[in-house]
Amino acid sequence: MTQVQAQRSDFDALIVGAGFGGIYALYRLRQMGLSVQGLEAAEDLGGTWYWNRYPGARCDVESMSYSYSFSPELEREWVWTERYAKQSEILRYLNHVVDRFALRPLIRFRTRLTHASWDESAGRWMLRTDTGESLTARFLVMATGCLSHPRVPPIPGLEDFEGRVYQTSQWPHEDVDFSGQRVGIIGTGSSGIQCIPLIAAQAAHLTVFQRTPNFSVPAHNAPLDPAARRALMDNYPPFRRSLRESFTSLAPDSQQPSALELKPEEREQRFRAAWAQGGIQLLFCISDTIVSKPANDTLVNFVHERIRNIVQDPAVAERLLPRDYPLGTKRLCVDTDYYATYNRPNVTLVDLRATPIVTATREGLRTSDRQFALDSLIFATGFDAMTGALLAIDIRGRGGVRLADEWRDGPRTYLGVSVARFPNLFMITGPGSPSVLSNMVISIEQHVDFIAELITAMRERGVSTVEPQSSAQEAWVSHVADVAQTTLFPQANSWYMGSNIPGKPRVFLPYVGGVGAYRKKCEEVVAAGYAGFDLRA
Ligand code: NA7
Repeated sequence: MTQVQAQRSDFDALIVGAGFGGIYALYRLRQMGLSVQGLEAAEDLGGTWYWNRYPGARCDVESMSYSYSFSPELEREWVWTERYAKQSEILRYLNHVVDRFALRPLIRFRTRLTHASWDESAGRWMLRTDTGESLTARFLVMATGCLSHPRVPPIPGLEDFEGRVYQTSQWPHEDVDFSGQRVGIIGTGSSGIQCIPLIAAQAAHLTVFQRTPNFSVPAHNAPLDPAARRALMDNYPPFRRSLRESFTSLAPDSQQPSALELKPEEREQRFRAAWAQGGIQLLFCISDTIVSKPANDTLVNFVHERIRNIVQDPAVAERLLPRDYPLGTKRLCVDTDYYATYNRPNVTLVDLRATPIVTATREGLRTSDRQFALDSLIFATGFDAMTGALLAIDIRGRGGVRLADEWRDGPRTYLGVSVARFPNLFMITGPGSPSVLSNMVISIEQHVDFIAELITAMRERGVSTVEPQSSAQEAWVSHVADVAQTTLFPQANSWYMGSNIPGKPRVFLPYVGGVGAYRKKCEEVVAAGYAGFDLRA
């Protein structure tokens, strides 16, 4: 089988990426009897969980929710150990899944898709890779990830720096020992906030270069209680269903009051309980965090107080307070001892807004007011989110139209899964779908199932191509933007808005209408005979 697979170059479906999305797409489409081929740029599978192996890397969605639901046997046999799974445990899980379902032979590793163009007469995608291979496929499934195209800001003089340079999203596979070193880190998003406490505990000195302070809530991570875990494992199907139908897919829906209806002491009590529970549920302990600025302010004030209580030096605490965007409009971070790390004598916080980086030097970094001597410099500076990985590939649809041109003013998709004039091209958790605002595994399964059922319907109807109608796409793009405008999200310069990439159009990328509502919309589209799609012979 491996050999036959290796020699073929024409497939029913080519699946790009071997993370959670690509793995399930391979499983599902092969199960339908399609000839499938996976391509993966990395040496091994895992996607996000292959690359992001920096110290402290963990999922901020709870492990019992962040796993596949397509196989009851798999659900029964895999036992998560902690409330929030470590990167290494998730990677072990994905390797287990791939081996259990014999998917590994379907994946070509160290192979990056570089070009994809639709051949009208053949009704197929013509594909080229960085290894010089040419392949063709009827269906092209982009499981390229939402946060997979890293961004490292250009720092003048970096080539002169004589110390070591690391990137959280491309961390070495071997252990890195910072003992005795003067370490600098740029970036205080989720990745920075997860690794800062661990690196501070090891290094001689850690300097954190912060541009924008972030809100972070304690994880209160712990080993899972065996009895509670067993109870949930015995109850997986209804639990999964409640997540799929919920607004966030992170926890079942629950009715909460508006922050503004509560008396101050009730509010405080509610916030304290959510803080004590840990995790991003703090966002959802009132109903209006993301839609009402006054409600959001109550939560901001509460978190500011927590930071002031934890951080002993009042000047440092003030520098850590996020002030210029509502809580939750940049991804809320989940940490272990992040703020307390600033109480260590070997940690310095530099506010880059007050004193920006001017240049790297042979010895370290120079800001506008001083020189920092460093042995290692870490970039935790994020990703070109949601569109970066797709637009890094030269994708051309009908008549040679380039995806990069079609998306010049921001991505345009129908349901975040397909694009007009790009027949038989599917994106798993693409822009315009709940994606990064959801539990990714749930959204991935929903998209793969949608695509698999659509291909099945095409076979039944004897049609060979599918693509969205431009009118349906335009209506969806407007709807995605309109819903975003009802929230506070556009007020932040976040990667959700494309604001972290110079020159990227400022457009809210994911769909914020809710995971359950989005699923319903997709079901309505199917029930109406794939409304908004053209299916052609
Ligand atoms: P993020 O959340 O995009 O964080 C990147 C951080 O890097 C953020 O604090 C940025 O500050 C900072 N940054 C970026 N460019 C610069 C420059 N030029 N100078 C200084 N600081 C800079 O990426 P993460 O990897 O932490 O997390 C990504 C997601 O992965 C996360 O949300 C989870 O969903 C998992 P800024 O805020 O732009 O001022």
